[in-house]
Amino acid sequence: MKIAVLGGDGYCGWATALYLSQKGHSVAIVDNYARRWWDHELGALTLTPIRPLTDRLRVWQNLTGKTMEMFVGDVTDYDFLASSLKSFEPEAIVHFAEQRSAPYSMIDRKHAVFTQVNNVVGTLNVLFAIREFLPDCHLVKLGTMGEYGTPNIDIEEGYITIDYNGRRDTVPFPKQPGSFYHLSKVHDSHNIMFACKIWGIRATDLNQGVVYGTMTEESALDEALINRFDYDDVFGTVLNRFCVQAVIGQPLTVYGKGGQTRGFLDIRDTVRCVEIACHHPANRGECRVYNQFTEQFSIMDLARLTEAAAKKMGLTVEIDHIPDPRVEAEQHYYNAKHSKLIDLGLQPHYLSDSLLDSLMNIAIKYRDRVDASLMLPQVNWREPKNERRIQMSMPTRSAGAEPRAEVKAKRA
Ligand code: NAD
Ligand code: USQ
Repeated sequence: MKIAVLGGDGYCGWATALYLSQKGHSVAIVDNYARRWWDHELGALTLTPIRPLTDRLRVWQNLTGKTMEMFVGDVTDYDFLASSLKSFEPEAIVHFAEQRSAPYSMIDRKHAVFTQVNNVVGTLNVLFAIREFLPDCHLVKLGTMGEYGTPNIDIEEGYITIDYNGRRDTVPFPKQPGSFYHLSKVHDSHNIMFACKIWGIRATDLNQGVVYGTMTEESALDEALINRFDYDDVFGTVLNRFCVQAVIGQPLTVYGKGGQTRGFLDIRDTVRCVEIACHHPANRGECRVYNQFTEQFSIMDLARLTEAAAKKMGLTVEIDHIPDPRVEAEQHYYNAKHSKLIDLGLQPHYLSDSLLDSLMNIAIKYRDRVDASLMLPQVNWREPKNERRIQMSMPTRSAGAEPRAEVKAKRA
């Protein structure tokens, strides 16, 4: 198939582009490198030394003989997006190109606005481009399990059938997201559902859980293909942070009671789920929703698993409960359905299958690159920062926060 991967320079996107290319699909990457700039803005770096996209693609071509097309630009710029898609003519568009950090979206007004504009406008542009030039193209859009929040009932895959006052209907499952980022995904879902209905677009909304893991078969082929490993307080996800904290001897930062429960999946399953979705396109006018995760864990489960994996490596780990900077239930019921992708052939990788050991090994391998000052959370849901009056001039789209180096210097 011809598949455009929007956000193909990012964590999920890079692994997916490599995987689809290896499988023989013709792949184009669309990205504006915004993610690399957000690192600069925050004074943070991925633990792993990622290479520029052009180097990555050159090395991939030398190793495998496979080429990928590259379109560098912003999907919120309709002319750029439309001309890229018109020239590539994909059969499927996999859309990862959004600002994906909940803490980033909660820094202050500017970051909340930026996140929602970037995400919602980008997705609207994709929908309009499909309508205008590629009416048969299948949109595979990355949503998030966080759209549902943590209701006190089982979570269905996208839709719920309700009997009410003697009548029955199937309606979108209620959404109770926990950050302006997660809200942007809810807005996207509504826009996609509406576009499917009015224009007959075909779409699959993949409500993905928290992804872990760095290595896929393809990225392991050469150090130059290595993927991101984010561990800072803004973009670092919880398991990455715990592994890094364990290897540098800092206590694990469990926010609050640690009963927060989420769906998780291995990056190798992310890429496979996307391929499955592409191989089984939605019908015209259909907006399918799949819950894309393989196991659920509480934060305390993950802390204990990290502690056990570290112990095997001779490391002693302390678990700290620090006040939760987010507004979220710290103890709650959680039971989310996730059978549709399994029914279509997904064979999950499980965290217990020594994956944690390999995550810890990455953390050990690149330990010298760790910046220990990035561990404590600085973004607080209850106290957004005040507006910063002096604008930074950023070479690409960004909310332009006070750079972290400056924050650090002030604190010192
Ligand atoms: P990432 O930040 O590593 O990658 C996103 C990529 O999109 C980056 O390369 C960035 O430069 C690009 N991008 C962002 N805005 C853009 C724009 N306007 N124009 C062009 N390119 C743009 O994020 P990720 O972890 O790979 O997540 C990818 C997608 O999957 C996101 O939509 C995210 O919400 C979703 N998701 C991620 C996770 C996770 O655990 N990482 C879990 C659930 C859902
Ligand atoms: N947490 C801690 N300690 C930490 C970091 C996080 O206890 O040091 C807790 C958080 O409070 C939260 C949970 O761990 O309860 C998960 O946080 P996270 O930062 O690992 O993940 P989250 O903010 O949920 O976001 C990530 C991705 C996002 C994706 C989402 C899937 O960044 O793009 O949408 O996972 S989901 O969680 O299903 O919404």
